[in-house]
Amino acid sequence: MTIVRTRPSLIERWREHLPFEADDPDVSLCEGATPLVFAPVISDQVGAEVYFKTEGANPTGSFKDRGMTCAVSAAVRDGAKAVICASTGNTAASAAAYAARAGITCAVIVPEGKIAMGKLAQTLIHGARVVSLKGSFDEGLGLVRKLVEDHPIALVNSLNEYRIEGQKTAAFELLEDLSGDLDLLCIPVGNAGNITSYWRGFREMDAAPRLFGFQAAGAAPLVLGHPVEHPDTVASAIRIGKPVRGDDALTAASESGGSIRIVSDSEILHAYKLMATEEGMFAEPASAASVAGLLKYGADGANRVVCVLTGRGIKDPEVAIAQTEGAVITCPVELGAMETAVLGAPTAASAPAVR
Ligand code: AN7
Repeated sequence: MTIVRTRPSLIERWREHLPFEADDPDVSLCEGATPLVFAPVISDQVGAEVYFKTEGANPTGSFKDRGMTCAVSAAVRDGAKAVICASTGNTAASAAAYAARAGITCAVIVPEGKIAMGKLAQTLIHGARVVSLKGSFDEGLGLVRKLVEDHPIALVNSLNEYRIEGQKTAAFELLEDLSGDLDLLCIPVGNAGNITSYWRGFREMDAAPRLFGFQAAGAAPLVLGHPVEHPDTVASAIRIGKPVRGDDALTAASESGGSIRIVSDSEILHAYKLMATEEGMFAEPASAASVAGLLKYGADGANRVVCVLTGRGIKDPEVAIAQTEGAVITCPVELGAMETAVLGAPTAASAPAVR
């Protein structure tokens, strides 16, 4: 049987820069190579050329797949029969999918009632063992780290070096797509693995755009300089109070001449809606933190900016529905009523021209 492949797996594409040999397992769902999409409206608002790196275009809808293809492939290579992670949702969904693909077991620890519905649905349908912890993500990760000391289960949180290795490939793609011409990267920061990955990727290619990382106001340990015991934000993906890659993230920000700063929930939601209504781009709230930060602090003289949209909007339908409450127009089966529903109030001579 000749298997048709429309494009290489992430590991195949970047093998010379990744810790994998040609005959190592390659657990892939065709991740990476995500579109870079120009953002005309936001470009206008900030006076720079702004692009979205649409990481929601990955197989499970988030950037985590880049790291997970590597972490799960390495786990399989090294004989692991199971993987585990603590997660605010996306890592869980990705681990569950790649474990299913590899035919190994997956367990995820999620903070009870705190993960978005789409992510929970994904994780469950892939057959992972879902443990709902009566505590925070940070507490979950602390316990998981102890658990794996006594059991042969591979930890696939971003403490795992393969996660960072895989995720650095997004930086390679940006440099390739923009012919190396990039001044500034805006990125949300939670457990701080991704900003660490981008910086590693840029450095390996001798590039050094400035990195602006953004944390939600209620979950900003790296800005405050101390852990946050009860992190809280509408952006559930980055509701993290003790980032394990915190030191690496601070190094990335300072070495690049950038910074890690705060955006409020209302700034996140403003950017979230602006992207959806003006740019046609539906990203999840955590992803909107990158755009919120750019809008708030400006491009700071940069000509070309990339905002990393880390996850798809449909991951978190509840926030989208809550933000548009009352917008659905109900209508009886009757032409006049439909006309009113479609065109607006009958008196409006200036009703929108629907043809
Ligand atoms: C959409 O899934 O930590 O700074 O457990 O899902 O590398 O942690 C998710 C993080 C940004 C922050 N955007 O990235 C998890 C988890 C989205 C995310 C982040 C996450 P890191």
